[in-house]
Amino acid sequence: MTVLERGVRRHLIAGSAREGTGSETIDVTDPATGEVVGTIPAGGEADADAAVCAARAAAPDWARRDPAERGELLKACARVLRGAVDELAEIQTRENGKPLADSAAGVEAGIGAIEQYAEIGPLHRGAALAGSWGAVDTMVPEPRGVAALIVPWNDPVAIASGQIAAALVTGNTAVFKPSERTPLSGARLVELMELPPGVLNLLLGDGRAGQALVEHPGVDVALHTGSVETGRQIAATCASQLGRKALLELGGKDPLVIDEGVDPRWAAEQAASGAFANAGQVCTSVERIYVHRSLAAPFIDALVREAESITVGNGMDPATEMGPLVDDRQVDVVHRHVSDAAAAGARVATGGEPADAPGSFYPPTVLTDVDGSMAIMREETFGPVVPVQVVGSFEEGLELASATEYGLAASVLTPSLQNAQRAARELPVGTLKINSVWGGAPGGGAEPRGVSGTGYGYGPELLDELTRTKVIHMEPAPRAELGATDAR
Ligand code: TXE
Repeated sequence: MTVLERGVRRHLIAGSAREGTGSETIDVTDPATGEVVGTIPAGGEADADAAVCAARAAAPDWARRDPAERGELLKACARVLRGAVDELAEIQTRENGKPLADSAAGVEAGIGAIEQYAEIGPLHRGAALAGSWGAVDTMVPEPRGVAALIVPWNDPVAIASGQIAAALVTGNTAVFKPSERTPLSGARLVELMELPPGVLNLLLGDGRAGQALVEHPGVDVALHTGSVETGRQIAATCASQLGRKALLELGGKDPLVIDEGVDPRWAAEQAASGAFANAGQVCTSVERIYVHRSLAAPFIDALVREAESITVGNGMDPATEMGPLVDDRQVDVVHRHVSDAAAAGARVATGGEPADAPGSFYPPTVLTDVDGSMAIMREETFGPVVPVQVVGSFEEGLELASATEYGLAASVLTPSLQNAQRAARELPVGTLKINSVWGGAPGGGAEPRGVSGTGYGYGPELLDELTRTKVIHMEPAPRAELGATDAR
């Protein structure tokens, strides 16, 4: 079946496809062509209520199953998904534009996350305490209840898969709301995961559906990956409900600091990969660069050559290295940042104009002569644009890198062990990458700093976040006296 034939989606609640309760619908467009590839209902309060009620009804039985059984069911889902990688990758590329090979890698990463949580979930445990003689004191994790999973569009299958698996293996049930920009891959993911009715529900729609979900009294924990503004609203709603937890992975303005003594061509390759992968729409994309004056000129030349060598096109074409942005709204954000910077004195070394052709394309762009007063150096751009500021020392680079309200990730390139250690101590971020803009061992979870979020969004620690600990103190009851009335 083609993507288009699959294109009209419905909510999936308690194991059944449901029409929306309202008549409004949202079209999903292919950003490479502008073609409509799907339509979803714009879910509202009544749909959110139905989804949360289904999740609540399924919660007691799901929580009582052995964790090993939940893990086995998730492994069975992963096996089915492994047979559908190509299909999911194509749907994802048709709705968010990323090159097909990157899309497949994202789907594979998501399936890997499901397998990992299916394996480590049943090993998640509490603790035995050293209490008084004759007593047993333990700390046991319990599911929180119903999880609201509010997912973005930039790597939709990978992000959703990890959140779904971690929530379900710990005994929660879930309502998953994919982004209105990429609901088709999310919907297909849920269809393919065979689970007892109500354990995983799909709510379609935009921010209104997300808000109705988070505000629903039946939700116990909300996970959101997305913008700072939406994260703030979700945090405020959860705080006002007391006892409802918010786990937020929000935007970033990740710096790359380049020290003296670094090979400028290697630095340019690293910078281009960090800034232009997925057209700059990765939460940990390189968003600003501070380069040491001693290598600035050859570095900028090499970076411009890297940017100009990237093949931009439709993600369905195997030759494409960078696809379009997710939609025209994202192009507008990116172009506003670039034009404002240029108007304030920045030099556009390459790129800087949206393509004059159908589709939401923006070229790989390098800006120089920038400073911290420009939005492009302060606000998340989330596009294939990298501004470069020249600094007199590594220390100055670290200071400027730290002068931000965000704190998601940062990278440094340096041959100096001393400077690497200094960066590790001083940069206020959750993730630091030294001498490689990508990479990391499995299981690395981190807590973002500043407005970039709160709590662990990944790794084994996410299992802690999704459970509540109960401490139990147990003593033997005294033996009843013979003849006592309450002993009968
Ligand atoms: O995000 P939103 P958007 C950043 C990036 C991007 C900007 C806006 O800078 O340009 O955010 O993207 C749902 N209550 N990131 O508009 O609004 C929404 O329907 C509950 C960085 O897509 O956060 C979608 O499912 N839910 C980021 C999800 O939230 C609400 C990845 C994300 O949408 C809601 C994505 C509400 N009031 C964007 N309003 C990263 N860290 O990787 C919206 N939603």
